[in-house]
Amino acid sequence: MNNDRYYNEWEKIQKDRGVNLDWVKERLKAFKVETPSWGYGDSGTRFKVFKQAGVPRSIFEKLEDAAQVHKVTGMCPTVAIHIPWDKVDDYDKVKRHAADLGLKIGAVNPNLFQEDDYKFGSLTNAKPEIRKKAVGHMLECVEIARKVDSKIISLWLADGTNYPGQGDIRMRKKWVEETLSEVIDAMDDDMRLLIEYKFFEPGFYHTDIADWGMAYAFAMKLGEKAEVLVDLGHHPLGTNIEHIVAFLLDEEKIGGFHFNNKKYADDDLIVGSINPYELFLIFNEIVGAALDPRTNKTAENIAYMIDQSHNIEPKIPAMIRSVLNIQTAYAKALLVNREVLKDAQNRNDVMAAEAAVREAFECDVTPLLEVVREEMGLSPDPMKAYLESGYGEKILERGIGGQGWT
Ligand code: PSV
Ligand code: MN
Repeated sequence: MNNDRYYNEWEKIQKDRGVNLDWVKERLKAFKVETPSWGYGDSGTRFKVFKQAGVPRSIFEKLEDAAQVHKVTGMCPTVAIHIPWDKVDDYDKVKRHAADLGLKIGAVNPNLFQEDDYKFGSLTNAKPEIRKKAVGHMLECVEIARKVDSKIISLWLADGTNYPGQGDIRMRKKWVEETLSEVIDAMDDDMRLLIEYKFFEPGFYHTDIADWGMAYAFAMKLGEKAEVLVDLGHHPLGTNIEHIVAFLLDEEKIGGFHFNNKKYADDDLIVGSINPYELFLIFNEIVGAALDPRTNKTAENIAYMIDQSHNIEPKIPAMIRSVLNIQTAYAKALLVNREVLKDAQNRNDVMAAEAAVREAFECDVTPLLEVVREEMGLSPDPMKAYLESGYGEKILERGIGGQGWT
């Protein structure tokens, strides 16, 4: 790579953008994204799961694949697990295997949507014994988190109804509060419960935690250990997600993200593949908050996680692409000239303010990211490094029929 080209270009960009290049590089080197164990396994739509050769057969092999993503990107040292998909008898062994691969276990995701008992709801089921069972599963996840040294329980509550009148919506709300407060009480002080929301599916009429406002209200009631998780695929079309992010940042109640991209609904496509500007605008809010002394603690404390299912694309390259798209959006957001932007906002100069944001998005950050990677001892082109490593061919020995989410 031609470092002269980089330094000439970057001296100019630095000047134009009013940013300190060392600060930008430092932020990029410190930035981490968590990948999900289920993103390496077989997945599909409700119509078909296309089984791929080489898919991991266990959590141990999922970790091995995740380690490849970390190896080439240098920014994915943690892996989220889903219970029971990744359930094992010996979690110490999982922790050790992760450590041998240079990884740690990240968020522990309970699964309250794949048991017959939960057909009419889990935490919100009218039957007390089912609510008790669901709480029991969440407590089991807290225990697993302790065993693997994880501090995050990440809850997506699939509960909802299909028809008007099917459930008592207010009563179900109380059950969410009641059951989750039991879980919160069992969690250590340094653990966090991230509450994810989704406006529909599998419930087509109402969902018990349908949007960020409901997740926020529950998190407020549950206290300091509870925060909101924003999954980019869980909003109606046209929603201004960066506004939600800014609001939650200011409230110090944003706990994490599930990155993915959608065209129509919860499509779980590669993050940044459909709407890279949206992804950049989200990071623009995060960087803005990180530089703001009122909210910088929250901005630094966010769990950046990917939540994707790669149904037709090869899974490890898809994960690498996702991580790189996130890194690119973040790098661009670091280049917004905050002084120019603030000044334009204060003068009500709409055109200048919009330009300050857009111009950062239009910057080519490829040379910057190449240098950051080289300084981290990585290949400047992570995708090429992976494709040339031979790992993709090696895992074909695993055959077809690995572990999946269905
Ligand atoms: C649900 O659509 C979701 O976003 C939740 O985070 C689940 O845990 C994940 O996808 C995997 O199905
Ligand atoms: Mn999610």
